[in-house]
Amino acid sequence: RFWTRGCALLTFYALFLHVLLRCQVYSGDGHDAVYLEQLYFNKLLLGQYNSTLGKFTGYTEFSKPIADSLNNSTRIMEQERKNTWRNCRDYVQLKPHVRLRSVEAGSSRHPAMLVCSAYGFYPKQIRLTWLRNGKEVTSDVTSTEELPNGNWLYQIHSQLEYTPRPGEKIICMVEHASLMDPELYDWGLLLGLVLLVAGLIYYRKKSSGERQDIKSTHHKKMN
Ligand SMILES: *[C@@H]1O[C@H](CO)[C@@H](O)[C@H](O)[C@H]1NC(C)=O
Ligand SMILES: *[C@@H]1O[C@H](CO)[C@@H](O)[C@H](O)[C@H]1NC(C)=O
Ligand SMILES: CC(=O)N[C@H]1CO[C@H](CO)[C@@H](O)[C@@H]1O
Repeated sequence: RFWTRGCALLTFYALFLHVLLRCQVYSGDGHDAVYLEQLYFNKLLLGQYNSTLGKFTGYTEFSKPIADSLNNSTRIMEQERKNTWRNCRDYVQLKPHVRLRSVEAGSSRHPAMLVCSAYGFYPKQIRLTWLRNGKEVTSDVTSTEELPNGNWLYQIHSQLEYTPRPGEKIICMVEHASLMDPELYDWGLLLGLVLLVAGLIYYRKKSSGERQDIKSTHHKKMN
């Protein structure tokens, strides 16, 4: 039922004690990777560190107090989090969350600027490409480096300064190891939607604003 892509990373023996370090991965993207450090005496599991639980568990009278004192050490817990990442990261491929938005242009050369941002992906290598009517745009594009999010995941931002022309279609294309095919984020479609929504909001505001005015004048008269 489970598919264990991870394997025994390292085993070593000392007399009958046997330590097994492994990363278990059940899903394709590895988001559920579990890192285990297990201590066996012969075939008996004495205790283990489980990264999902985030602590050691002892299974015998002898190992329970050891597990408790290991759990009490913030330095050891920090080390285990590092070990988890070091030993499991090769199995993890996390998809970027992509956001495409319009912001005020920085320069006066072009009135419009689009920002394409990808968040929370792993591994680091990623490619964002701008396409205007199907052709790659290379001028007026600036990108940040892949920035670590703090918790090992990465984010990147690419901006395109441009002059909108009617009927043109601008796409931010994202290529990443976690994606089977490049993903396309279409601004043309969004632009239409934004204009439609903006129009509706304007219309609503206008009509409710008029009503508001009537109410407030009415109020003033009462006072
Ligand atoms: C690790 O901990 C999780 C959460 O409690 C649990 O579901 C999983 O079975 C544990 N794995 C092992 C091998 O004990
Ligand atoms: C772990 O810390 C708790 C309090 O935070 C303490 O009661 C307990 O005795 C400690 N255990 C060990 C084994 O040091
Ligand atoms: C600091 C810490 O999380 N300590 C925990 C170690 O594990 C025992 C039981 O396994 C917990 O009761 C402690 O809180």
